[in-house]
Amino acid sequence: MEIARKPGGDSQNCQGVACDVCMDLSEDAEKKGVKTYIQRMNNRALDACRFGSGGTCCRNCSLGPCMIIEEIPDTIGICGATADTVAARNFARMVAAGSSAHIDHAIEIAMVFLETAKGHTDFTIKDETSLHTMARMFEIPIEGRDKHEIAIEVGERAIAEFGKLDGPIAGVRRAPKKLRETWERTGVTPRGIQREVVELMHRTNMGNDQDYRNLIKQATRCALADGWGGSLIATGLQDIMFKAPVPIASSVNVGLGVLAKDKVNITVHGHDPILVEALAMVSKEPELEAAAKKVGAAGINMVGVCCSGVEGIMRHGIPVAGTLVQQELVITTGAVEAMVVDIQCIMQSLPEVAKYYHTEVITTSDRAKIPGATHMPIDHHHTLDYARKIVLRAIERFPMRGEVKLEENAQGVVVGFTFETVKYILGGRFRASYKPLNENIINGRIRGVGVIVGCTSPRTKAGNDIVTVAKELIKNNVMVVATGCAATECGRAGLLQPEAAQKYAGDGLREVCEAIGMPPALHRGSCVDNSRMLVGCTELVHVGGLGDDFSALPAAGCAPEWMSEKALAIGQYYVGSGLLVVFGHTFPTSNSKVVTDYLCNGIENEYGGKWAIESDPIKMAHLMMEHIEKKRDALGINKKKERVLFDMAMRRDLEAPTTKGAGCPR
Ligand code: MSK
Repeated sequence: MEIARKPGGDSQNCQGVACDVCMDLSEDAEKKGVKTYIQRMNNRALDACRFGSGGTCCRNCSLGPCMIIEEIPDTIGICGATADTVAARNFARMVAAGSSAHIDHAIEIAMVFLETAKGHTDFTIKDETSLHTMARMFEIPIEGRDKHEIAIEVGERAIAEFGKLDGPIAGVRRAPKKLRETWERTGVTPRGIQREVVELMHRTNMGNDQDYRNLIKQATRCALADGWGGSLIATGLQDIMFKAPVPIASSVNVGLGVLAKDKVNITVHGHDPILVEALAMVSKEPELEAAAKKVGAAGINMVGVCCSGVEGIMRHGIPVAGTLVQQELVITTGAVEAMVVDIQCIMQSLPEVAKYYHTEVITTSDRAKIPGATHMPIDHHHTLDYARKIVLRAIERFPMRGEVKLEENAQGVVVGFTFETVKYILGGRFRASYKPLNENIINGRIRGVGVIVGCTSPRTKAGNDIVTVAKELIKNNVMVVATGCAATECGRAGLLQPEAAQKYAGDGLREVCEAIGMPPALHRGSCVDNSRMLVGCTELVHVGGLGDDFSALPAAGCAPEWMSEKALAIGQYYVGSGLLVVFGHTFPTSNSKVVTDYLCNGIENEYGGKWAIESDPIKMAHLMMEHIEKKRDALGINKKKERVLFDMAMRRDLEAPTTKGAGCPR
């Protein structure tokens, strides 16, 4: 069968792939001959492969590749694999790859953490509250013990979690009881963090698991090992070493106020906060400041991109220049001396773009080298020395700076709304609690929680769908919690400021936001910090009044512009934990109606959560809201109740779920 492929880009409106700020930068750069994702998207010679995008291209062995069309029996694989098997296998492999990215990140963090606990790195045990949370998760005694002693045990236990062959993994303890029972009943309780990835890769190898349901089951167990294992450990240990974020003001966008005209601009891009912390620490050192001044700069300005940006802004208020799609455009401002990258979401084109400017692209992880970049791998026993060398290289570039294009477009944000922070701002230091949030959901001022995660994508006007969904949810009194590039886009649109409640929120949500002084969209961190969402949902359950499981909560997640396999892993661990997750624009099993129907419907009977696919951002928001209202109906909180004055016994009953709901160590 002939598949039509037309030159000149795909069926999307390619001209609208970027926001005005980015189009402006890109057009200017294009005059110099620079090509960014905008030109590449517009000039794609071929449409995206239909088999690849719908999940029915199998190249897992050399009998093929086999391209399968569900409706045409003759197109099944040479080995007999059907569209369902192949789509499920490809989906599962994407989940495995996404999970392994978070897990490998977590392994690196755990190893540096253990060395830190032993006093062998430049970092320290900064946050004892977070240390105690992790210790409780591993059932490590804390009373009367020195923090380093506890930290060494936490580090050893964390490292052991990855190689464990028999579970359950420790993070499972932080889930509500009913959810743990669901996982036991369906057989998806993760046994060891790496084991689940390895088994999934084995099962998807030629001639193994041919049952799409069984493949999705292992994909779920693998994703849960990521969310409740790898990501939870990464976030927890990062908080201990670098301190759990608290609300902090900063700014975002590709322009002045984020990048500085008169300073050495160093952008840090990727995911691992170790690099961010090290650069943030040394860039304030007087010797390096003096070196910058010696070459005519007013100082050193650190700027973030993607999730490194998110890590930097949350803990240090380091401004963020952009998301995935702005990474090349940051260089085209001509104001960046060095773009320092570590792992994940880094475009190979960066050194090519940098050739037109004075920018040096520096790779720092042996996991991610790029031809044309300078490789300066970091030894974590001497991280600060390596970071100083990187900063000095950036300083050397400052005198080579040419024309600079920086517009005044910085957007103010307040970020750092972790689970702990929200508890604190709702109840203060002595009564930190989610109770006011639960109460406002129960009384209907807040209809529910909408989680927005994931990347930005040129399949749409990048960032537009994220912001449209967020605004629609907020307008309808759904509190938004965002992570990763989605959070940065909410920031670029002005939604991460307390004042945004007045401008964009419905009456109920506005009232709550104004009373507490929080934005209607809360920034909750990076991609691995989606584990903070799991902990937050657990707390909503434990506080009471909103059911006994994630699947009962008036909450839904989405990734309107997802692109990374990591987003798929996150989506699957949300689904496996009982939530609705809506993805936009494309879904990797769409060529198999059977598998797609299972993921969007049947899977709900097993884990309580399910997928949905919707590309229109307004419809996506309404799909989430319908789900939220359905859950509210089921909880009985949409019914107007007679006002009852509570006696003591009734009050004690109200407290019961928090205290009886063992499982969450916090
Ligand atoms: S960085 S995975 S583009 S959110 Fe975490 Fe952004 Fe997506 Fe990368």
